[in-house]
Amino acid sequence: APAIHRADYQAPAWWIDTVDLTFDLDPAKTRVLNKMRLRRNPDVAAQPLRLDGEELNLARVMVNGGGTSFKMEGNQLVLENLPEGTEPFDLEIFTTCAPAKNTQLMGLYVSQGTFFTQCEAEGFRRITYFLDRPDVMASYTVTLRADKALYPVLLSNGNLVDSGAMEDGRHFAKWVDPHKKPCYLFALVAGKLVAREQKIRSRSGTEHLLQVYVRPGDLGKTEHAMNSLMHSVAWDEARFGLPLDLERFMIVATSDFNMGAMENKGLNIFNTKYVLASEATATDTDFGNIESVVGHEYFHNWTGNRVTCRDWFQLSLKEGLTVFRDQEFSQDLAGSPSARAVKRIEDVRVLRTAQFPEDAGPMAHPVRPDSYIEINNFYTVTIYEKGAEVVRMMHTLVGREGFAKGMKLYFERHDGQAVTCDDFAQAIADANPTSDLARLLPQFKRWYSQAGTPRVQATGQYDAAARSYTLTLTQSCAPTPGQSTKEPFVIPVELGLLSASGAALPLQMAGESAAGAASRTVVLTEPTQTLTFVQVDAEPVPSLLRNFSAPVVLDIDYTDAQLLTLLAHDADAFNRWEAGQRLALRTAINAIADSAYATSASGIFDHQVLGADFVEAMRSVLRNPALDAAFKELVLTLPSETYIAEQLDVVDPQRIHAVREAMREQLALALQTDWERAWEQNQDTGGYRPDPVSSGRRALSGLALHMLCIAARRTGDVVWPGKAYQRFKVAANMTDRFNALTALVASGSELAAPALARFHALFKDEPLVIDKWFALQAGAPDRGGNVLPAVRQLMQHPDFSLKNPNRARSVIFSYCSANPGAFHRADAAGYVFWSDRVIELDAINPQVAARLARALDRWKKLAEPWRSGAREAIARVAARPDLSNDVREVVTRALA
Ligand code: DPP
Ligand code: ZN
Repeated sequence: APAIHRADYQAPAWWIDTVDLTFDLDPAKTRVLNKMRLRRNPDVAAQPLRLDGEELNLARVMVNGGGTSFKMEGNQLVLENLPEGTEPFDLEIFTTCAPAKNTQLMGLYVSQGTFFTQCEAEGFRRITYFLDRPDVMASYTVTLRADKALYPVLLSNGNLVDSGAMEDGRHFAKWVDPHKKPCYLFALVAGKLVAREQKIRSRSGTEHLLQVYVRPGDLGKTEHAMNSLMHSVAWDEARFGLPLDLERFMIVATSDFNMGAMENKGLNIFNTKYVLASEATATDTDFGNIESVVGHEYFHNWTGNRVTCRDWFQLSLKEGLTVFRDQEFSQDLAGSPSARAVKRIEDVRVLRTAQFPEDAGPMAHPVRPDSYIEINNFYTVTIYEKGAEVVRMMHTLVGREGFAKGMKLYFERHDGQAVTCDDFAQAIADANPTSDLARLLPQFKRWYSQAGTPRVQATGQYDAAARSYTLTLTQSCAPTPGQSTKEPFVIPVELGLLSASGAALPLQMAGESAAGAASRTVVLTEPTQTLTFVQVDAEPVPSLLRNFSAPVVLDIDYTDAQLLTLLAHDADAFNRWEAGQRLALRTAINAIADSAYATSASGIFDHQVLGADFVEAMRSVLRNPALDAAFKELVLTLPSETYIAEQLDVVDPQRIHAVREAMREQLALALQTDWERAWEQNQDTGGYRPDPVSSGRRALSGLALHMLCIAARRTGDVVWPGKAYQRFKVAANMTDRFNALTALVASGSELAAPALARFHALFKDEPLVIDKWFALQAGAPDRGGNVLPAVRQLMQHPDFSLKNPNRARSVIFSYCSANPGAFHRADAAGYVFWSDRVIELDAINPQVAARLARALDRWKKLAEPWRSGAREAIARVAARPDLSNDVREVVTRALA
């Protein structure tokens, strides 16, 4: 397939004002009658009407009630003899499709006997012929007809205006959406569902009905989703003045879903993973994810639906902004500054372990891409998470109030329109005319056009005689595919200075008459800038990029002593955590590079590499009564293997794995008594609540148990594995139970096998829990190559299915994308397995297959023999003549 270019955008030659759809739902053959009212766009030169369609059977086309000529060109239905002039006319198209055979889960499909739709980005064309592009916005009326016994609930967007019985046990429901929308926001659901309902009143006094639809047995697991939805409605009104604009807002859960969830107007469709939760079946992480995904989809109602994207190159217009909004929502709900910092650290960890590698690999693309082959491949961490960082920088540059003013102007200007990233940035800048953003807007927008992660190199020079401290900050950005040179970015750097003993120093820059606050934001715009601080009594410790104020890599040569000072004293919680990560990373990288440290034939790296200072610093954090448990858990968790690999030019995944395991064991052994105390002091008291404080306590006690089991493996102790097994058996919630199970599995305890068997027996009727059971085993640490055979075995398990995306992800992705130590085998068997699964999945579901294909994005960094093995596996996939566009694009770019 040819690439599509952003520069080729043209307004549609036709508008569709109204759409009247009638569905006769049948899994084998659903009939779709599509009556549209169209008119020519007078601003565009006359051309034939070209409607997109895929896997449809066309039965009839009529114009103004009469026959018409038409032809097919590829997948497009082309009509040339349409009425002249700009008067609207009626076009009626009758097609059929086969939802039961739809394994791609795009368009109309059946999951467990229920009909669902997924239309973003280009699924609507699999339902009917249409102008399947987001800048064509129409008013929809939808009539659903189906067997009443099999499909008692019939839902679509907007308001239910009519319903009733029909002949032969069938019934109908008619829905009218009061808002115009692009077709990617169309949805229908039909099946046996029940709903939790909640009436709410908005600030203006309007009443709304909130509903969460699930399968009958799942109603008891919907309370948290409903609470999250109510919080979302209240938050958007309070923080941005954006009310719910519908009488009825529905969420429906399905167990077969490619993505996390979808923001269809008034009828959000969710992966069950982001709806269903009870303390017995869901972990704290699940509860947190549900809150943020429910928020995310709800916030799309304004940022995405009321104002949508002109074309798919603008995807980050809605996704980056909406991720920023859901991150802020979760932080505001978390409450305390410490809980906010924990959420920020978690978000940055995702950015750095997933987006930074993407930005440095073959799929690197700007936040607003210039071209794509398959749009489904561009629902990426760059569009979402880096896009959110770009919005966050705007927020930093104009301030919280200024940003709210900018949002207000954005909606005043663009409500009801399909617009671009430029329109958004312009509105935020125009609402804040004296801000740095307004002053620097064209340069700031390089964040939208240039791919790659910028690096900022910082060096400090203290001049004792002048009592001044000069920081030199130099920015650069490596080439990315198609972009060989980069212009300087606008980089907000929030910073402070600490004395050697850790006191926050008031900041006074050269030319300023007095000292100011101890933290400020400096905006970098030049390749190199120097900042001179005066009235500095002794060499300070710089704390840069506080709260991760820009999505960049900060290169700075701290001494260990400086990092220890930051870890112990920085007023910025993010940089405290970061200092600990830098210390651990430095140790890991040095040990990996040091040939004096040999790895045994069986791959064991048995050396003490952590310095006493580091161990003692970790002990102080663990013992510090002033720090929250959630924060301690983050500090005491070593950088991931993926993150370590990203820092290296040549990657030996086995050595990284071995070194990190050795570091963890050393930390486990050296802090044993402190881990015991952390375990004892952070036990749950009272009932389960997924709030930040109690979930932080569970996270820390879970890590402690894990470390104690790791230590036990070395010491031969049987007490802690026994305690872990006991906790696993009696735990009152899934978080504690799963943490205990993880400790047993990850430490290789003999009790892991009976625990896994018991876990499966307990939860055999809970698919989301069984996903965890699969994922834990596929993600287990490798012992002599045992994981791959275990993964093959898991695929033979009666509960395994390649067709269910959650299940496929739980086994295959957990192994290929989340278990580097087991996946990167010297014999390349992991890669062969990967290529088989990509090919196999591609025939079922190209979107999921293309995600899996990305597991080898960074193959060029691998050392031999992995590098050759990986290239061969990718080439093996690429050699298939029958690949989807999705997988073809990924492997072609990987091999380029
Ligand atoms: N469902 C995806 C999301 O909400 C795509 N819009 O991000
Ligand atoms: Zn989204």
